[in-house]
Amino acid sequence: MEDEVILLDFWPSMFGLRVRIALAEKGVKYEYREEDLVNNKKSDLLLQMNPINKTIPVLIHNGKPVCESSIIVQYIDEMWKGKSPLLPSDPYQRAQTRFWVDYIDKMVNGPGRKTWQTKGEEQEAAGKEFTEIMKVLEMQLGEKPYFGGEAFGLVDICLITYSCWFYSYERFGKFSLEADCPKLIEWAKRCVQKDSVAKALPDEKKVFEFCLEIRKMFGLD
Ligand code: GS8
Repeated sequence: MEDEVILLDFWPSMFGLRVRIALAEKGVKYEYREEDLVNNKKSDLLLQMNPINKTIPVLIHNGKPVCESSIIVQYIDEMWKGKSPLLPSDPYQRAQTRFWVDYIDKMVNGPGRKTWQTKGEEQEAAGKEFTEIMKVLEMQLGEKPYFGGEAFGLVDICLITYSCWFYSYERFGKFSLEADCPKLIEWAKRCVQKDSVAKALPDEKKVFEFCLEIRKMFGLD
């Protein structure tokens, strides 16, 4: 029997994008279902499949839900072993990989979001904080082509999905990653050369338009 794979998602979500890239890397066919998060109209299926967090993405594999993007990507890696692995096999390297995913999950989204959802001093501080976090990540990348070394993997997937937001973060937060983190920008360009990434990431200008629309809804502009 063919696997039934359904993804509950929302188009600009850096978390949902992780899952789309991982599924593309593994060549898994799936049904994409868009959730209307702008109008807070979550489907009954989403509430039923992720009753605790009520967030996208949710991967529904043969009727069973898997929640939380970095957990979903690891599930995909374990379930569809055939294609190139997304995590290293060495236990120590796996632990390091998970450490950096955890760092990204704890540190990046908060200041990123504040660059475009706040105003004035708070917005300026968010831009500075975001840059400092990116500098830490750039140091960790070092001279390697990808975070795990020679191969594109889990840490790359978890961070690259923010790259379509960089333009918005930079415009609203008034900073330049090209100036402060040139190696990270090179890394992002390298990742985007991959089909799985290029096909998944939405246009940065479309994300910017989305930010403007939400700011207007919140009465920020
Ligand atoms: C975050 C998912 C998330 O915030 C993960 O999957 O990695 N830690 C989770 N999803 C958002 C959309 S993207 O900003 C979401 O579903 N929000 C709806 C809500 O919070 O009600």
